[in-house]
Amino acid sequence: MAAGRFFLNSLRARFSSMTMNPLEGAPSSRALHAGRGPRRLSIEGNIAVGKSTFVKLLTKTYPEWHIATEPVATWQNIQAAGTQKDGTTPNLGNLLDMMYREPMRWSYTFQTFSFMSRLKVQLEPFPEKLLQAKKPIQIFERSVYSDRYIFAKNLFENGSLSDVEWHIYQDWHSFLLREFASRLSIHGFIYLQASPQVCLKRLYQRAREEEKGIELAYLEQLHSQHEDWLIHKTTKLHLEALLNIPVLVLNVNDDFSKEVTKQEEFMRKVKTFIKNL
Ligand code: UDP
Ligand code: DCM
Ligand code: MG
Repeated sequence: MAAGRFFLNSLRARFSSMTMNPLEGAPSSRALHAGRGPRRLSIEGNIAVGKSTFVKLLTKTYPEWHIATEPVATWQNIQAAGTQKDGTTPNLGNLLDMMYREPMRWSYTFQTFSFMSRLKVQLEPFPEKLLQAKKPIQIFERSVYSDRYIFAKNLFENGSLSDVEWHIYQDWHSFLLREFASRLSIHGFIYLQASPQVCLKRLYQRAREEEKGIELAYLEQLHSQHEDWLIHKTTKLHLEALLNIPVLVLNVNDDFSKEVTKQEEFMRKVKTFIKNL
């Protein structure tokens, strides 16, 4: 596969942003935090750091919360619109696999599709259990913000998205976020932080076929993107208000999947974090 080209090649020094004014037409901080509806949080972190494992734990601990996992299965199985005469829906391919095999051909398509699938999830009407809840909480595995400030940005910086693709991506991303500002509001980020080495070990352990060619260098790039955005706050954002969204950082270098004491500590921290939002 063209993994080498994807992860290491073309590390062009293109870290500066496009000429587009990054704050142009951006919604205000008030719009971003609008409404008295559910508190909405996103779980962020590198590939295989343990987000889905963490989300399962949240579901078990707080069954009254509404939790949306990342729609990876949709990306692995692109379905044609409509059905055939025989009632089947043709499978057009595995876009996750296509992106990792041919990053320069498919990264833009993948980022468009992953954004759209996430947007649809975030725009769904609130489920009944949230409407009934006294303190409704909604948790998403990743967000439209990590799509852009982690993945798309990184793909541009490592040469998998062209200048034109990155420009167009930012243009429609800013536009759609502005149009749907109040319905996409996020009130807090939970950043699961671990070294790229730990993530690589977990990635091998999970053994997702499409990710077999991922190298440590790629996880290091994504780690730096997370740190710049959520810790150092040096990532140039299209929306200044995003900087003010609280971030809970949880160090998950130690295996928490079977450590009940650790799990309880994390659940307590999440609860306290949300209480103060
Ligand atoms: N995992 C683990 N210990 C942990 C967290 C996760 O061994 O403390 C394993 C988990 O069982 C899975 C892999 O790491 O095999 C990746 O976890 P997950 O799918 O939750 O990661 P995500 O990509 O969603 O962040
Ligand atoms: N992914 C991506 N771009 C995004 C979101 C996800 O390339 N905007 C990829 C990274 C992983 C897979 O999708 O290979 C799902 O991520 P995870 O395993 O971290 O849940
Ligand atoms: Mg996951």
